[in-house]
Amino acid sequence: MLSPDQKKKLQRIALQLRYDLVEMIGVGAAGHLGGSSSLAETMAALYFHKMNFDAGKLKDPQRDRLVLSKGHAALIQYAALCEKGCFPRDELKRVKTLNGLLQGHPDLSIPGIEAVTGSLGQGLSISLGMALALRLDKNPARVYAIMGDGEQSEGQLWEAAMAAANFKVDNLTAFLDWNKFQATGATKEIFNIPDLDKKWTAFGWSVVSANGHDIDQILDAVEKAETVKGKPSVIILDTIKGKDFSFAEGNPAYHNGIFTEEVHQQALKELDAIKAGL
Ligand SMILES: Cc1ncc(C[n+]2csc(CCOP(=O)(O)OP(=O)(O)O)c2C)c(N)n1
Repeated sequence: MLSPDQKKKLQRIALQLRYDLVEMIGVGAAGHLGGSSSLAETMAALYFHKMNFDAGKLKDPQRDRLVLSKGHAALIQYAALCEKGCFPRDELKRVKTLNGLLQGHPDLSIPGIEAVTGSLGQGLSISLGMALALRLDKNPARVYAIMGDGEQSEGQLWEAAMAAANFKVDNLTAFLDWNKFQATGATKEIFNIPDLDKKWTAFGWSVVSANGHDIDQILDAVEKAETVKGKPSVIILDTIKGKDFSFAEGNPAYHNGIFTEEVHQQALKELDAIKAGL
């Protein structure tokens, strides 16, 4: 259980991550705002509270690993890694430019990134391999994998789900960012996969649900997952795509939309209003 101060600190970090998203997207360029913003609280909770992760010890064998399987949401992970001190803030402004460190999808050349992702469906397999290797090494580190709800239509993901259960991998916690939208519309209209909780349970996983914008609930779910032995865990995060940006919430246009000057100012104004109340 977090103290009120700890909770406020993490809420402020989530807000800062959203400011960083706005800075990275800038004006006149596109960026994956929607699926990044839905993960701000999860990134804050993991990198700034839960994970054994130190920017000064990125090769520490005992570090916890985070694999962003929905790699198009890289901006939110870049924001978290920047706030952790993995690279200078100047890099945020050079995101997705030819000579910049931060490319459109996670790459191993970026300090703190553990896996190349972006082709949806692969991150859980990569995470499973990491978790099995850690277990062989008797290494207590955990692996966290973050998937999207649109991504649930990828077949490879279900192969990894079966294999993780078969091998009783309990040092792996997956997150399903259930923001109900994918690139061009509502997930249920494009490729409906009902009863995700029952599906993951049937595949042999322990399933917990949490409000993905409530840091207490996220951390309770993460801690519960750690107590589960002999099977992997998935946390279904009930989230809002584009959270805290009224023009983007549940609006597929901001899956990877362009910010005009007006939208940019609006985004900052809305975050300033949240800041004033925190
Ligand atoms: C294998 C593969 N097919 C298609 C794409 C293109 N693509 C990028 S994002 C996206 C939608 C993903 O939806 P979801 O997993 O729900 O992500 P979120 O809405 O949370 O951003 C698609 C289809 C891709 N990156 N990889």
